Amino acid sequence: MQTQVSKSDAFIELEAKYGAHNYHPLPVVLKRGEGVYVWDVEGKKYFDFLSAYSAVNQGHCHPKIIKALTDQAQQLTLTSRAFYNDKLGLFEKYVTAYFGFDKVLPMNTGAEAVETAIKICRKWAYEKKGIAENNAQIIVCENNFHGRTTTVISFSNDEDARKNFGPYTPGFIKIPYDNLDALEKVLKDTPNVAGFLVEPIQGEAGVFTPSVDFIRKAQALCQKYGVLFIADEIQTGIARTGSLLAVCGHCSCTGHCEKQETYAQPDILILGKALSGGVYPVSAVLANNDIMEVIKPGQHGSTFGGNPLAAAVAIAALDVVRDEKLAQRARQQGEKFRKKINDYIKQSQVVKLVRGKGLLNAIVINDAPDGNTAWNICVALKENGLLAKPTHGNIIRFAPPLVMNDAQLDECIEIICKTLSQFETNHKQ
Ligand code: IF1
Repeated sequence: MQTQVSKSDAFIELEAKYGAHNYHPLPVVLKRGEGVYVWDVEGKKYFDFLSAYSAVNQGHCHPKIIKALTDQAQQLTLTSRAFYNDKLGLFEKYVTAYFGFDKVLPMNTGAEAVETAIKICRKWAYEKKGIAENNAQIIVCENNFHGRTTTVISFSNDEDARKNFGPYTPGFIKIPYDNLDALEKVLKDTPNVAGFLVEPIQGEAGVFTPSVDFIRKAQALCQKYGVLFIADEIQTGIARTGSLLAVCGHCSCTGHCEKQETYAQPDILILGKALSGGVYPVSAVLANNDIMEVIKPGQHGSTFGGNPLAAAVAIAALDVVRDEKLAQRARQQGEKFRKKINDYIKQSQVVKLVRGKGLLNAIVINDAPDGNTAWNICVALKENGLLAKPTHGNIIRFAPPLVMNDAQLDECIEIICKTLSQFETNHKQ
């Protein structure tokens, strides 16, 4: 008798047969999302505790963002930049004022925006700083994640992301993360440094939050040595870490902040993911005129970059962040989350620690980095109605949509602690 194949299994089999195997997803097939919830094809409801890697900060299918999408989609979706359109200028004015920069270069994916920032930094080095052409060096941090294009993985030290994709792009110097001495040594001793590209919190590496003053002092060192401070806020930005940008430090403002004592203003700011609320690929590179003016017509771009649909969606997505005070909510909810998980950890044999900022957090499991405990815990969490996924090996990232209310967060913390406790009990025997 033919065994009954569940709906989920049928969809999983389709992807296995016809799709490249470039991911190993948790065995759940999603069909619908609304706010902090997603439903699978069997109709089971889950809390989403990954938010598409912090792209869905505003919650799934936010009505205001979806309305902007559907209204614009019936007007005009794409003109290419061969012509002007009536939404791009409005977006450019809005996003530059929102983050406090003169200009923006709109792209689509995060990796494209990182590549764009690298190109701008190099061109600025040759044309403004006077570094000899093709000699620019950009400092990056070990265990970085900035995307998966060939140049970007050239400066990765993650073998999975890098191996057998060579030859690699030269011109990058790696230093340990959160190490100001190492940064200053390279700045002092190395000629031709053009910039320093850094994640304010290393997300993929396992939500590594640096020393409190690392980013601000790194920015000051870049200023001292005349190199560009480039902040990759694709995952940490747009209110995720409890302020509008992670480089904003401790304030929980929802707009451009003048408080220099905490705000490490980047020379180049890179945004993506939640810039569109997860509704459409939108990324952006922001800088002031003296840097952005190195790009002249015909020197950079993309077919979809700056399209009117992206512009309309991004305006609505940023409105939601401001109107619903998502930075403040992320700050408060994050503090509550870490406190409750730390209370659990006091009596746990499996969980070593919790770390993070705002609602970008992770727990470290007491297992080898190549162990499967974190995966098995995520499968158990799924059974209990909460979706999360391990990052490197023994680390589970917890990043719910920032619209989560108190009752929902309490329920999620209860699910997480109950699941961990069940796991500990089952694995004691
Ligand atoms: C995957 C990771 C997270 C990013 C930062 C640039 C990009 C990303 C700080 C590139 C993208 C995504 C990519 C996605 C999974 C996810 C991820 F696990 F890969 F590393 F979030 F931590 N800078 N991160 O986090 O942006 O081109 O993807 O739009 O590739 O598996 P993108």
